[in-house]
Amino acid sequence: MTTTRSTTRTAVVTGASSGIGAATARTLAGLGFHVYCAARRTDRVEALAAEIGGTAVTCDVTDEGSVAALAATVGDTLDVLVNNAGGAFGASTVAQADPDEWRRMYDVNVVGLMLVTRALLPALLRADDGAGVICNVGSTAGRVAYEGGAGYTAAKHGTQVVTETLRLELWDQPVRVCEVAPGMVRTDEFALVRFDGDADKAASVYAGVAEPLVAEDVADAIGWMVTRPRHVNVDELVIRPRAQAAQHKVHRSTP
Ligand code: 8X3
Repeated sequence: MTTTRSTTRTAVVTGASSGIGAATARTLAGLGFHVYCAARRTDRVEALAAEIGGTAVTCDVTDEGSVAALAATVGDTLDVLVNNAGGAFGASTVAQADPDEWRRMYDVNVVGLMLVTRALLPALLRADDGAGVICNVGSTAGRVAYEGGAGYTAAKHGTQVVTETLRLELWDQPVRVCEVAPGMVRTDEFALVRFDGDADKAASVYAGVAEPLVAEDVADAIGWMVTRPRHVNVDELVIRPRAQAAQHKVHRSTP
């Protein structure tokens, strides 16, 4: 574990081992934050923390003990929490759904977000100048329905509703609550995990799309959201590639 602690503002990014999480950790480090890079894969978060001068924390957001250890590592104060850990498992229709996949999706996208938020909220409320920010990484899948997506869209609607609820519940507290909702983002792992390692199916998601978003695009948005003046709450920010006018309306150069 890299243990150097700076006096600068601090941020926790969950799911920091790859994709949007790793990119966000790099972006926040570039903005001057000391970043706690949290994820299950120790080797990855250690490499990332060493690269950006942050702190690696091995953490499974669905495990209360693991989350308590994260909170203990962070200590008394925290400026930014990016609840990024999440994911899609499977793309079955409702008629053929695997209940274990659905439970895992609810667990990581909703319950995990709650556990981390609950554990770190006291530290966020002690942020300097009442400037603490929670940024939850939702999805456009949390805004619509699509065939074969119900387990994931239900979970991401959960992410969105928990975010709204939290903002209402904390309305008189010195902390902000935001959500970024990305559409099509090409990362190394999202589609591959969804299709259980089937590279052809994963690639087909982006087939013919000239420029899907990349993780750095979302990280850039998060970096902006969490560095607004402390009276500014960016409730939600939907971000898609130009080629995706709506969930089903994607411009592809090949059929
Ligand atoms: C990922 C967006 O379109 O695959 O959160 O559901 S989508």
